[in-house]
Amino acid sequence: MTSTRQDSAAPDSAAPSGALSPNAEGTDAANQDTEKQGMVQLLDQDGALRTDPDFSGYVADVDAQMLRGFYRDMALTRRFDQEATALQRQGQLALWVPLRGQEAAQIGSGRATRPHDYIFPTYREHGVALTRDVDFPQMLRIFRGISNGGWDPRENNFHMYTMVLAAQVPHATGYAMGIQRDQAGWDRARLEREGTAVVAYFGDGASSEGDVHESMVFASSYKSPVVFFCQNNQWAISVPTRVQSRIPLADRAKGYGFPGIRVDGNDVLAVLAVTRWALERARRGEGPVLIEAFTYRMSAHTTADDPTKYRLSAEEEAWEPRDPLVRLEKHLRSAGHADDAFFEEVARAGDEMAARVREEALAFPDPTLEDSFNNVYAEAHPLITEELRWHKEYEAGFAQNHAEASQEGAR
Ligand SMILES: Cc1ncc(C[n+]2csc(CCOP(=O)(O)OP(=O)(O)O)c2C)c(N)n1
Ligand SMILES: [Mg+2]
Repeated sequence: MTSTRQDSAAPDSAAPSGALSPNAEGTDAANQDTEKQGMVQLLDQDGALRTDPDFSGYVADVDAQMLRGFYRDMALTRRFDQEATALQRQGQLALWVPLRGQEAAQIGSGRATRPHDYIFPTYREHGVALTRDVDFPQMLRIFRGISNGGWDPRENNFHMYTMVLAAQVPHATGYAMGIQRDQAGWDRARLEREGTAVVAYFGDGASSEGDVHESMVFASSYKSPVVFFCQNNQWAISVPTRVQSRIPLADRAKGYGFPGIRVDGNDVLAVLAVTRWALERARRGEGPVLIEAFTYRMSAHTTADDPTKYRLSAEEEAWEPRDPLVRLEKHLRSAGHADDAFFEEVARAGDEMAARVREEALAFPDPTLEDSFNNVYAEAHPLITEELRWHKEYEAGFAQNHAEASQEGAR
């Protein structure tokens, strides 16, 4: 396996308009036509299977039932996303982070992991969370502002969402280095059988953070079992990927000394294959891989964002035919693996799930004032105790003022 499958795209040799200009209007080397970049693809836009000498073998076991399962995962995730967006619009969530368009990148990679692998997500990995058996309503707790997390990461080996860009990447690398120490002395066969790997998710924008650089240096030096999974959804809020990098993001891996590979992030089969390959290498002790899943955020960055301010509808329309669900539906139908009844049943299951999510989310108990203070430190802290006492007094002041005002009114 070569370190990266794309011909290395030369940095933009034509000087940008000024030394201080980012690559805003220069060549779009980071996002050139993906076919030319040697992107791994096993299911094309029309739902036709393609063979890849390096990767087809990694999905040889995928039968019709598994494919239907992937479709169901993606459809449920999309339906959940739609319900959560509606809940936010109705004032029931403080914020929501939509993932529409990224379902294949998330389900394909999540389904490649084993239960004992440990996953570090960002804040958009609702599809990966599904593959780790996190129940949908739990994913809403943090966005309803009633919890600092929502689930116990130890139950599913799925870490808390991380809002601080890239902060989870050094955590993932450190965790992987810890695993190496736990597994020191294991032979290759045992590593292949029982070895644990780590996946660190991050975005194209987060890839510019120093945390990612430092993590890659450490992971490479120690050959740690971590897969860096970058979802290049083309945008970091309003900043396009070409401003983050003059070369395809996957090519950066070469500089750290491990393989980087760009995969069609809207092709669930290709993502599954590439992630399985990377995880197997990592488990065997062959070190990290950078996967760049080339995809598209079809919705707003968050419910607080308006993408019409910074991107053209023509771009959004150009990505519509690459929709990961449509592509798999086409394949399932043309291969005779699924018919109308199947798709109707999945849609019904989605509606039932969405109704349950709504009911449970609205029934979550409100947190107490103490809850906000209890979680600052693991143990009691005099400063926090004092602040809580002050806050209680402050709140009680309102009750007192209210009582005095009522008495005034009665006189
Ligand atoms: C350290 C840090 N800087 C800035 C932000 C504000 N911020 C939140 S999301 C975001 C863009 C992230 O883009 P990308 O990494 O591509 O991920 P995406 O949201 O597209 O999935 C920014 C700048 C933050 N959360 N953390
Ligand atoms: Mg992005």
